[in-house]
Amino acid sequence: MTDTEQDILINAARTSLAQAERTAILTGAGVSAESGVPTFRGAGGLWRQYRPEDLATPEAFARDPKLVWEWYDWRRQRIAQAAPNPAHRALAQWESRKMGFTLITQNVDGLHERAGSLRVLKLHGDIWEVRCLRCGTTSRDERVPLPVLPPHCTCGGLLRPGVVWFGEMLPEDALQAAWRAAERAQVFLVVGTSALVYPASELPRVARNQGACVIEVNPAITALSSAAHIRLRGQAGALLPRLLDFS
Ligand code: BV8
Ligand code: ZN
Repeated sequence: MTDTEQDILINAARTSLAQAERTAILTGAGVSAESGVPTFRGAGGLWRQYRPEDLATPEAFARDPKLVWEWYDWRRQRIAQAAPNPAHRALAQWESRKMGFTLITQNVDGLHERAGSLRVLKLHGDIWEVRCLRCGTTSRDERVPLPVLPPHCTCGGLLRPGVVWFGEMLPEDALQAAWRAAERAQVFLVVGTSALVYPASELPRVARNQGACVIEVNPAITALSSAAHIRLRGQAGALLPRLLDFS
């Protein structure tokens, strides 16, 4: 695609976003890539040396909580060294200036909140939260590295990361709010996701089926690309400030 063609698409996307009264945005690991947080499935991705079944499941945790916690503690350290990038900041500005905007994320890194986003629907939980398997208490623990792996609760119970693993239900309230936003959106912007993980991957299709304009921002082709009306091939940190600017 030539620059001119891409510029035409960017202008079309900007106009749709600016004119829409209800917009929804779904982000994935790609929106944090330029902050230095590895994605899951891309080159150098987190799953490279591991397989999801080995780590991001309740069975894996029951089998080897220390191994799973070593992976999460390593990710927490990487995320703690990361800073929000222009994509996160553009979304935080968009929220503060645009009514009818819903930000939905699959990410657990908290970078949207650190960029200033106030309302973030977190579908897969939060890597900075821990939950006790014995007493059920959920708390925030931002220590990096954690002093002892696996960590334990004051009640003596084993703590798990406050994230959603494969085979687990998503937080009901966040998923319902995200689904409602997809059903009402006039524009649905999908940024930095391979669109492979269900049910998050259904949201752009729900929006498209009710007539929303679906815009994808991703340097690569994804499972969603064929269903997107506007495909912007590029990095989120470069494209989002152009898409969402108010000048
Ligand atoms: C559930 C844990 C229901 C948290 C994660 C068979 C078919 C279909 C579905 C299933 C199936 N078998 C099982 C399922 C369901 C399963 C699923 O979808 N499996 C997939 C793999 C097939 N889903 C579930 O289990 C979900 N629960 O369905 O429960 C249920 C019903 C009854 C009873 C019980 C349960 C739970 C899903 C949550 C799983 N947890 N992680 C953590 O550790 O982080 S998923 C994991 O993948 C991450 O959370 C991540 O958010 C998610 C999605 O990945 P992406 O964000 O898309 O990242 P990825 O690396 O893949 O892609 C990055 C993209 O960015 C790339 O496209 C790249 O090109 C792009 N990019 C790179 N750089 C940039 C960029 N883009 C822009 N700018 C850049 N600079
Ligand atoms: Zn406890």
